Amino acid sequence: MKDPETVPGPLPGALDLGSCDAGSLNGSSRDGPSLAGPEVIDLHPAPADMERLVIEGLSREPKQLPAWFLYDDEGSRLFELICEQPEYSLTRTETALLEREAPAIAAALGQGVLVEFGAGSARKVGPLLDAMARQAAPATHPSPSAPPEQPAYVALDISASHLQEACDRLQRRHPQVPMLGICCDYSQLEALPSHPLLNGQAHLGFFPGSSLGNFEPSAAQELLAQFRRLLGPGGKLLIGIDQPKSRERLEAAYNDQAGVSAAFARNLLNRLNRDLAGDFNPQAFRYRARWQAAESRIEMALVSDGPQRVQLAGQSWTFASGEALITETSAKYTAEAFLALAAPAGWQGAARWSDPDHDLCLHLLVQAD
Ligand code: AVJ
Repeated sequence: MKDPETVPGPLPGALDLGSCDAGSLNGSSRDGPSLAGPEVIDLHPAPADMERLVIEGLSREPKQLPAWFLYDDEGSRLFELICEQPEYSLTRTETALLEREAPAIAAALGQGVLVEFGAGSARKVGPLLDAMARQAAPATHPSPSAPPEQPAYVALDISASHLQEACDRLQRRHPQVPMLGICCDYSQLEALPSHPLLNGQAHLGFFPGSSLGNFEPSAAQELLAQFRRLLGPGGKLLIGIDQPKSRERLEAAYNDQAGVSAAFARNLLNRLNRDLAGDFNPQAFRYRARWQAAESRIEMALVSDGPQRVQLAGQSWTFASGEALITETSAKYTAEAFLALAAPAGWQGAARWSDPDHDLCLHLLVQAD
């Protein structure tokens, strides 16, 4: 794939973007492959921070860690597999909705740089980038005096290697779009790094997958306020929210027949063993996913088969028989409930799109003055 002969001059890295013209940014000859993928800035939490969070989380009652701990390399791979399970329709439904409505969504978003929070494999953004590019370069009404700006793309994700791969693949498919990756816990990010790609254009947040559901309501509201700060004045947010549905469907979606959801949860223990010197036996826990109607959420947990003692992060932890380690919760919001959560964070609904079965909703939020 890599062929230095075809690319004259120095490597065009993302840092040059501010000073170049979009056509020359991707480091490719005519239609050849990109020599260097997009730049990825690494702001992953340090081992000491991870240890502190784990000690905090295991000291809680019930025990629970931030959901991003699930996404090491293997966890990110298993999550991709979950998205392909027949019971887990969220990803397919949202992807189809984005494809179908991309022109309308792009028109409502306007021009700017798309900032995706928790991009994962970045497989959902393509149709949006295409629609935004078409909108910026209308074939029939060229406006040479003030040409609309082409979209740019910034992907934030907790898994560095996964992020680099995702950005490389996306860049090959969209060679004209300037791109940047930032490996980080977006809920703790104080500001977007200063970078030419983030100068000037409006910041358009993209938060698909209903990942907001991973946060407790108060933390979810704080996250929405955080996004507003990160995106800055004039920023907008396109966010995918899964709707409440029947217990049967939801419990099946989060505990698939093939056992991928269970493997995804158990992988958390492998990750803790590796990164924080633990001695969990993943087989000594069974996986459980249950719909908690009062909280309108799925709770996913690893339940201890018997009493056990585990070493981790330099401490000894006990589990009673039947005690749960909550691996994540996934809250579901009606459109009304979601907008009520977003309002105190300074957002108001400007538009929304839904699939034919109303399984999920894409909301476009704008800043309430
Ligand atoms: C990535 C948070 C959107 O809650 O549906 C899916 C994570 N975990 N199956 C979700 C998940 C197990 C997923 N989000």
